[in-house]
Amino acid sequence: MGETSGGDRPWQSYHTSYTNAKAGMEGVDKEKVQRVIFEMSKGSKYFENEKRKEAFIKQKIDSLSAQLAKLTEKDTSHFQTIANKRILELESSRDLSKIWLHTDMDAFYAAVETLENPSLKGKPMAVGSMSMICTASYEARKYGVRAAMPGFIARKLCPELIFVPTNFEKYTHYSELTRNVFSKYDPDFIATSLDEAYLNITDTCNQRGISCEDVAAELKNSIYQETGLTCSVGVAPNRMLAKVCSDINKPNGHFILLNNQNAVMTFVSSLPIRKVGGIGKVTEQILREVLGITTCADMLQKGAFLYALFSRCSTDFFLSVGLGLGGTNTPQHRMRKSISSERTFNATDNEPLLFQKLADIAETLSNDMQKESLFGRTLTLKLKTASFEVRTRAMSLQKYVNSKEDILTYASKLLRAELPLSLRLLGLRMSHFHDDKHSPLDPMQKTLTSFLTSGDVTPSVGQSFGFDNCDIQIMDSTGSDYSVHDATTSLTNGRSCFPYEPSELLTSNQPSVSNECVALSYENGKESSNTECQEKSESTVDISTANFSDRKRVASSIQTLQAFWIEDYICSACGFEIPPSFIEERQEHLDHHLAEQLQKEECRSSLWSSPQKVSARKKQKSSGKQGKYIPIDSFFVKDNKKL
Ligand code: DCP
Ligand code: MG
Repeated sequence: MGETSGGDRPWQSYHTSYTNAKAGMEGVDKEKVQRVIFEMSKGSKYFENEKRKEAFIKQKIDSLSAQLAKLTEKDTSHFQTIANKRILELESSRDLSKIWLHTDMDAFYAAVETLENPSLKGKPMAVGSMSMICTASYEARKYGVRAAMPGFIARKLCPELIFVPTNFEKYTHYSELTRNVFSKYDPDFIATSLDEAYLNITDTCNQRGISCEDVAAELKNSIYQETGLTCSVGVAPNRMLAKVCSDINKPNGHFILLNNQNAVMTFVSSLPIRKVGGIGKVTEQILREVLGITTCADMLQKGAFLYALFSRCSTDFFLSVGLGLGGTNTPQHRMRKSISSERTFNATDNEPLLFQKLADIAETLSNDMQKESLFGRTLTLKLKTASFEVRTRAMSLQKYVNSKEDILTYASKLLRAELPLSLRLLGLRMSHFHDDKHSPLDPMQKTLTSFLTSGDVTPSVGQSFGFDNCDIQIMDSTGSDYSVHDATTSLTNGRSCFPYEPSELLTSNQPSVSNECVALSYENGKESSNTECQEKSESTVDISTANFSDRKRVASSIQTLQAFWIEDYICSACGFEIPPSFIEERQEHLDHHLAEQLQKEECRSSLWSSPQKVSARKKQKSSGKQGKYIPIDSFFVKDNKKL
């Protein structure tokens, strides 16, 4: 490809998203992998498309280089002044008061499959299909097999590779077990995917008088005890660095970055920019080829040129990377609409045990509500059956409550109506809060003041029966990531604008690193600022309405599935390319998207979004009651019969 495409080893410059190294691929014969991928795709439309992409990036690099060459000394000194001032401002915003921990499960889907089928242990295996691999075991990674690689190429790299189909219910189940552990260390933890989360462990360290290293070791151990799976952990003063750290000693390792400016600056001084969430392959290539930037420290040295060539928001981001800054505050919820608690456990139909678990959950929920002085009037029970079917049942109460006794009384009625049943998860959510401190907790009781001022007795909208809409709004960032158009760089004020890592976008607390910056859109979704984020099709949560204090927060995308083949070979949903002759692979690929879509809906419903959003699959699987709330009257009729 590129300049060397006509040489002896044309594959050497053939880079695709699946030639990028992931953890466990350190010793891989990269040239062999590139050659196999090159040979298997040579001559295809995919290959031609890669060439067009490469040409576009080259054009971009040439144009930026030309802009750079035109800079006068005066221009450079002007931009240097701006950069110096901004570096000082950003430095003064440095917050070293927090300890953040990032945890990432090791080869997550593959590890779950191996746990459930120990005969896979020690063998090269991949989860996915011949058209697409979701992840690969560390044994398979030694051959260059990795996530996002087509299975037929992986098989060529590793002929003995075992394929296991995806089973998202299983991954969600194990993910929930890990979250039970996370909530013990940070009740407001931020989950960014099924296998990753950020925890602010500052309070845990202070209150228990233990070091962050102890917390990391304890958390890793608890996760192993609860799930039988290993994870890797990074600890640092902010989330951006914590995520970089968790990747350093993968698998089953940890890395602690000390909480002081010196340690951070030393750490980032040699950190390759590609390791930072928000900097993808193309960004890396452009910065390297135009400005010779390879490490985070280079960002600071080239600050003037960055300001000259890129938008202010992009340059702010680059400079904050150079300083090792990242999000430190837990985003505060606004207008909380619900509060919930849930437990995952080994499937059981033992009713006394189930009611005991329900009592524990009611107690946790009550404590959480009392901490925030919340009183609620809509109670939802969530159940997951032994066969992973998820059901929700809800009732509106006659008064606002927050005591354990009240919650348990109503929750027990809801649960009793469902039994006998074998369950693996129970959860309770309270919503429809009493938001007017001056109105009575019993909505039937009209205050004299309200009577005198309004003169009517109709309940206000906020007091009506029923359900709140989805507690979070999910912003689809994948639309831009997965652009199938020719590679484009969004321009802001005539300068290139680089994207932020979605998770940092939603959490960044840097003064001017705002989220107004438009994400880059590269061809076919093969490029993004953060390959990992993009590959997992994650989106960000819209902070304006997000309820971050819910125990479960998953960034998942809303992407309507309407996959078809553009130009007869490009998948419209992800930009992945499979030639028409691969009929089965193409079918599998579309099936993969369908499964992914259903899983995302499941994730969203696990956020306890509105009942209308129950996935099509769940509707099919469910009983007649699934997806519907029992009207309050019929509930009591039914319940009375059972009592
Ligand atoms: N995943 C996916 N498609 C991708 C990348 C990941 O479906 N392109 C899924 C499968 C992974 C899970 O997300 O198991 C977590 O992704 P990670 O990037 O954390 O990868 P792993 O956990 O598999 O491996 P590790 O974290 O050890 O590198
Ligand atoms: Mg992982």
